[in-house]
Amino acid sequence: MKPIIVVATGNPGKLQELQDHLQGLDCELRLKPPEVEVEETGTTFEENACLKASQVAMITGQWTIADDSGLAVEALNGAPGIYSARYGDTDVQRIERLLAELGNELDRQGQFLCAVAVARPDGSIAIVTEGVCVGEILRQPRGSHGFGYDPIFYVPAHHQTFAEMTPALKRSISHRGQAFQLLLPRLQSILVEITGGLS
Ligand code: ITT
Repeated sequence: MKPIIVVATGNPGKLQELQDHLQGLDCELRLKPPEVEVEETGTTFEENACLKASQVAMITGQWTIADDSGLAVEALNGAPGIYSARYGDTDVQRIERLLAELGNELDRQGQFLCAVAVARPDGSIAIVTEGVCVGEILRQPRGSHGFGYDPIFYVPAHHQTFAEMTPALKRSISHRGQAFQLLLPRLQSILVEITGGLS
């Protein structure tokens, strides 16, 4: 019997990426029940990732993984940061608002941050890791892959926005990719332990 992991996100773009990152694991991925919504009352990405993983784990009684992430822009003192999802109602509105707030500012530096947490079925946290990806905010969107702020996030080392990259390239360098590189070996060990316990 394969161990079950619930993927606790309501964001379809993020869900796709989380599933891709978890692809090599010998487990069954389940979706979060759509009616379950966790209020993000934390003040850091790590706190919010732990809250989401923990609450969904307790409700479902299953191992659960959650991600809290966002874009922090230097010239906006780190905004939208943990409020990235709440910056507008749609991806287009969020991008428009960010570009309007930045205006003609010359300092376009920004970074994507991500915390990923894994909770045990009792809600306690088993693993939490973080990742960062540094880039620049463009003046106009470019590219059609990905989700969220991807079309305005330019990575100079690759001469592309996240939305211009193949999903595989984004996966290998993104904030979420960095967090998963740290998380996956540890999650793998846990799965071996659980499976050992089941057999
Ligand atoms: P869940 O809490 O249900 O997972 P959410 O969209 O509310 O979904 P967050 O609170 O973590 O998730 O907000 C993250 C926001 O940051 C997300 O809505 C995007 O706008 C942005 N974001 C995070 N990672 C991103 C990425 O890889 N590319 C583009 N935008 C990203």
